[in-house]
Amino acid sequence: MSSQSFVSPRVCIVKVISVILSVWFSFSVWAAEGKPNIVVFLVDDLGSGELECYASKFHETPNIDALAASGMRFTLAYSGATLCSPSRAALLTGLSPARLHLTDWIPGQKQINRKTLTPDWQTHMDHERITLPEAMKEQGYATGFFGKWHLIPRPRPLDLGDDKKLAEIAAMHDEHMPEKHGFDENYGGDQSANQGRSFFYPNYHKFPGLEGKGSEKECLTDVLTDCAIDFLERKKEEPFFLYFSYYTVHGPITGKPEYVEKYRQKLADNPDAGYYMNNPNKAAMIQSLDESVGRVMAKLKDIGQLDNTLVIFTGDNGSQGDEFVVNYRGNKGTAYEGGTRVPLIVTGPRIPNGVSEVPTIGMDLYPTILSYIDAPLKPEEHMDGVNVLPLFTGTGSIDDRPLYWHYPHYDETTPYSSAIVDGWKVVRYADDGKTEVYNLKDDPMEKNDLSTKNPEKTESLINSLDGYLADVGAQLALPDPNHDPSPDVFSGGIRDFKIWNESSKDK
Ligand SMILES: [Ca+2]
Repeated sequence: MSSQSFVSPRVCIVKVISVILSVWFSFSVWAAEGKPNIVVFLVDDLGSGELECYASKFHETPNIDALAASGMRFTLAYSGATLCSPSRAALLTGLSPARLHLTDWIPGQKQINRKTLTPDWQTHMDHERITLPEAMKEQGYATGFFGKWHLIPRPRPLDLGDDKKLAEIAAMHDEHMPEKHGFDENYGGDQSANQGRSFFYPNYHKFPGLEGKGSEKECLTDVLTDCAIDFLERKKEEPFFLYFSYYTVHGPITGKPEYVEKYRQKLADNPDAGYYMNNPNKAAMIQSLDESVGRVMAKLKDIGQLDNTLVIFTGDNGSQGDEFVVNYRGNKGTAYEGGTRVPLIVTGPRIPNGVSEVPTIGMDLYPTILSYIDAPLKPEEHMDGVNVLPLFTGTGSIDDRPLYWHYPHYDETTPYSSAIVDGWKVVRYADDGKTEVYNLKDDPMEKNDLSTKNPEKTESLINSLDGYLADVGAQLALPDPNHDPSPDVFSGGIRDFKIWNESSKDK
């Protein structure tokens, strides 16, 4: 037996006592300081490969890396969906997009002559549900929302031409703003999917709460940060829940000119560095993001709440675009790991420094935050999330569980459902009926489809997937009996149709 694996009973007892003392001390701090504050940084389209503390050598993220250096960094954190709206709804409700029937970005892309029909999906969260911010308000928290919401009902392609339906949807707009789902204050949140044509002054004046704010040098991230800092100053005497839902780093990718130049120079100075995801504009946006995180952390210290605040940093889906991600296959919108792998870093009281390799998913945050603040869980609400506080605090693990995704739509991919069960991944496409199976432990880049080589494993994964879809009442993409398979008839999304139509005219 090696000396390293031997732990004496005395050492064990010391460890147990220290854990008891630390837990007792933590709860006594809760009592003395009041309830811990919660800050969530949710970044748009930020795959984990884009941060220095995960993998990037090109982007510079010292403030975010400092969170990781003081806290717990998760290497297998997943988002609940590969696109904005369903992933955000999953975070706020603890329910999977499949169960919510909110499975695409709002409003989704119009499809023409596809093999399957898009189901009658939902573009808002039901008010009957108690969201995470509503649960925080029940606990006496001041709740502030900053940034992108993207959960306002908008007409789906299915609705076009139905005047009654369009009028109903228009009437619902105001009822689904962030203030109607649990946030006391809202700066920036509405139906917008992105920052619009420009990230800079005065474009952001169109957003709620940002009218007249900022100056010509400031980008949207800076102005939202000003609002968040002002909220912290005003709420420093009461427990607060600050939900910073950045518009960055979604496209259009436009950084501050001086930062863009810095990263252009970095590329020019290091031609042999082999930087991946090396867009200077993206790097500049990420530098502004990092500065924002640093400013919020400095403000927490300034108001004396740094040691009484749990900080959670994560993303809503994988990286955008066709950039090569070194660690995984695919990116935002796809069924592969690059679509769903996001950063997750937590730091604050009771959180040790470490790295966790246990998988988590977006729906977990709701029950975990409630558990952290010592509030009763709401199992009838966050049904698809698991309390992963033992992973945050490094005091234990959680039961193995399968993870599922469901996307009965077309956009970056064709309709699919997928699952990860004990390190095995299955992806089943509804359009062509193709099934793919990967052993993620041996094949993290999802290169070797084992579906035909290992039919028993494939069958068991499919059974798990079908059981889940039935259990949550998922809406399926079913064959369209009117689909015309002729190659002369266009089949695809409206964006591609416009290109196809133009090229047809040229012939
Ligand atoms: Ca997104």
